[in-house]
Amino acid sequence: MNHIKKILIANRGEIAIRIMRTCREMEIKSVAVFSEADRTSQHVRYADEAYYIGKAPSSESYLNIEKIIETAKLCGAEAIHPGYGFLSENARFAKRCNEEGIIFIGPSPEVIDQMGDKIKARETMKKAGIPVVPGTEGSVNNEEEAMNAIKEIGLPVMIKASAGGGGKGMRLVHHEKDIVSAVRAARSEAKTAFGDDSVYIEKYITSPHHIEFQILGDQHGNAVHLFERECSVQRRHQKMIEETPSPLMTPELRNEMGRAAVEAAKAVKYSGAGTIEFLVDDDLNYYFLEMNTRLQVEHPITERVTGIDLVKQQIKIAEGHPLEIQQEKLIQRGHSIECRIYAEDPDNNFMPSAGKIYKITEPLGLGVRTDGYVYEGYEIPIYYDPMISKLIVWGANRDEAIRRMRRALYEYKITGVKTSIKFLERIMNTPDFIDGKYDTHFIEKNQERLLAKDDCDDCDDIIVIAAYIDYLDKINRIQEINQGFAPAQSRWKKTPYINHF
Ligand code: MV4
Repeated sequence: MNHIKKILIANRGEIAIRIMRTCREMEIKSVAVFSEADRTSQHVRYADEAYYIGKAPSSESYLNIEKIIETAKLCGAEAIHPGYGFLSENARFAKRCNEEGIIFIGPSPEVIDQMGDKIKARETMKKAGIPVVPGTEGSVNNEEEAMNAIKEIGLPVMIKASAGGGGKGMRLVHHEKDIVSAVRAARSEAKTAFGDDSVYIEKYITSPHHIEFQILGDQHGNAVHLFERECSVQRRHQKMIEETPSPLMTPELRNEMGRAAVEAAKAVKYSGAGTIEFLVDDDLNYYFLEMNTRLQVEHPITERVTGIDLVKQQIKIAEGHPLEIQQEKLIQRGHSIECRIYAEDPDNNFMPSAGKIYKITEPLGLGVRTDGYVYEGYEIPIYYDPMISKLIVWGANRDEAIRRMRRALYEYKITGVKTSIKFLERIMNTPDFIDGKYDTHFIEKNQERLLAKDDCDDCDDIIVIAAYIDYLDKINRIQEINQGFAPAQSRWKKTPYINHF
């Protein structure tokens, strides 16, 4: 059993801080690495030590394998936590860590490789008895194979890049006449994007739910699942809201999919935290889609309903401890929802909104968690993901969780950059969401009301300005009282304009 005393976090932003928080609770020293653009980033201040690793572009800093390994050796970190994104699913990086005697907090390079190749992943899962989307056995290499495939599978189909994932390099084909050109286009796109032009064909599932299962596996062959996350509320393959339990799920389906997820983990001798993604259709048929071999952005909702610190589990597993969690003892307590707060302008096609955070007030109170990293005066770098925080709420049931999310979003005030907060508030008030009747087409389906400019967009600004004027006014009046003049009194709060809040 290894005892880890110092961990280098090869990441930035909210997830770096999230990992360091657990390190602090476990009395493990945390080491930050930072780029030129991140000198003043919060993760640098939170860490016990911090090292500069290169210029602002990720390719010269957070993706620089040798520089990160050199830094870990320099500071004496026994382990590296990769977070999500960047090097988290890079088999070469995991391998280099192992070669240098550094513990990579995650699965083996072989498993990362095997799941990173989507054709191999499909094959592996099919062999393990997990339902996969009907499709081709291996890659599709020529016109004839493509034509045979659609005859067997039936239209419509999806062409996917084997090296892809997360929606990159996908093509939907409805008509036979389009198949050849679509395969050709998909291959050339995949070649450019991933340096690998292997593609495969799957039956297109028309209105699927994206439901994923969290799993934990240890180095001794044990594996458990920590139930599902419903991730169907997404825009252009960017998730916006996740919740657990899924409104679609039944206890029977949960048991069955959970068992499949554990089988999937065991089939590859998975060690660490991982996610099995499924597509689920309206008739509750489920199909393995992909496996993610990392900690995910949306992990906190699972933590909230199960009470398990997933980062702590990752570290214990990496140290070689057998899992102490027993499947039968796990329960989903209540309901949890996460909203991702992006520095984006929903009124301008979700363009990233660069700039300095002027004022920020984060929600607090019962059942509220925020995982963020920005502070007043912080300038969001243009080089990285525009997500500035995650707002996670818990409620005894779904209705309470939604009400709490509305309340928390109301409390969230950020000025200086545009954010997705208003858009998220609208989702929380959309009947299809409230009724739990939504699939991956939810946002496009509700586009009109979600992007409507009908309400008073400037109301909040007016209230903040009014409150500030009132505050200045009060300071004056207090001075007047002290000098024996008029009593302090608020005027703006009584105006009918404000009353409907
Ligand atoms: C699909 C699909 C329908 N049928 N595959 C998109 C992301 C990538 N991980 C897989 N994706 C899809 N694959 C078949 N055979 C529909 C999607 C899809 C989707 C999946 C999950 C969440 C949101 C989505 C939005 C559009 C399409």
